[in-house]
Amino acid sequence: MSDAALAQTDVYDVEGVRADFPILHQEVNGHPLVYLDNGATSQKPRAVIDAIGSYYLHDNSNVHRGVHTLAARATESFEQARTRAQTFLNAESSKEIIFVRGTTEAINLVARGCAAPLLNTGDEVLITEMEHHSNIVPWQMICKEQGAQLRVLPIDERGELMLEKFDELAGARTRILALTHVSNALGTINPVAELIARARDKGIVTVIDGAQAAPHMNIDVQALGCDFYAFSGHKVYGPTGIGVLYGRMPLLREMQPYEGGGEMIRKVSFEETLYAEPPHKFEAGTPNIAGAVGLAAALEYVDTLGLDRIARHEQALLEYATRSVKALDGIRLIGTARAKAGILTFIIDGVHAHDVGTIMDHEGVAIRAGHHCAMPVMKKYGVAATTRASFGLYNTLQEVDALVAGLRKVKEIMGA
Ligand code: 7TS
Repeated sequence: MSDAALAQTDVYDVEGVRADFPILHQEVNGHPLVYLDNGATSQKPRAVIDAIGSYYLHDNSNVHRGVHTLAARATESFEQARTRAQTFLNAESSKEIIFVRGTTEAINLVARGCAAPLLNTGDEVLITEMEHHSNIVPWQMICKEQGAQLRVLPIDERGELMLEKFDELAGARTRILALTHVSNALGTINPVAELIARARDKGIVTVIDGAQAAPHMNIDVQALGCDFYAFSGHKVYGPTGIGVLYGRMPLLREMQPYEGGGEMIRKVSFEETLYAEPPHKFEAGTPNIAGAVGLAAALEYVDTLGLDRIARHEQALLEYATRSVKALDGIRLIGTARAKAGILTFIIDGVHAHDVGTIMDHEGVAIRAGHHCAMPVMKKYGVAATTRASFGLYNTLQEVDALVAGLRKVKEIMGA
């Protein structure tokens, strides 16, 4: 379906969408591939693959340096990608968009460049119990270095944040609130706008991990009012090795770079270096130019399809999958929040999650088994690992049926 046709219709043509993703059309272990591991990484539409190929076929050069035509083209493509990311997040300026390797690097950059200089002995960083390790460990490292304390906002049985504990935990010493928009282990969509507003009232810097939100919902950083927002290209149908850190300009001006080198300077002498303005100050060295080009193509793809429509499609998949999996005996859902993105996590009584994953793979169904880099969530529910099906814009109701048929088979084989 053409872009224009897509934009005009409200019908979600999932088969048309699937035709854009070459990798989906293959058999795995003698079965049609059912890819339900989108939370780990999503597949790439041809538009992304072609954009990267075209960049290397026609435009490859280094950015911001050469005077020749290819260098100018590469620079233009790279900076256009920044503008595309700005539009995607509705940032006020493209200068507030920093290209990084992914969410992990984005959070480490904020922890080191913004938080470390802010934190004194006895200050506090508040995170939540449902964070991915990449939104825990960098804060632990910085807290340790600065003599600061890490505080944790707990979750309840459903996997929702216990908001009533926020005021108790966000006190006079709290400098940073870092929380995920959507939980990768539970699917919970957090009320980030409300928490950002409450944190801002207390003068707390807010850092949002949008790794699992960017593929599933419209994001408007100005409406949210956050100071920082991070996401990874590879989870939003773009390439690996590229991601975005949005930062509000007043904070970016204050933030320190944590890598020095080329590209990030205005003037260097042996006595002193003057840094470039944001975002270049934070982009030392040759960046992932082809990655940025691919990311721009991915963001254009999802924007054209429309995140509202994608969200509706995925909600239908999630509701159908939740109902169907619940109907099976001996399965416990982990994460039953009232607001969820397309993530279904569960355990089968008496069967290890890895065995579920392996048997499902024999059926051609790709799901994730493990702790999902969220060990504190596993601890909360008293399990070592769970099985997770995570949906993307190309999944179908028939694939949910394949998931459920696979789970029946697991129960049969394992006698569960
Ligand atoms: N934050 C969240 C909420 C995530 O889900 C992930 C990756 C990250 C941060 C880190 O992103 P990266 O691109 O820098 O690695 N989550 C997962 C997952 O759920 N399964 O594999 C990776």
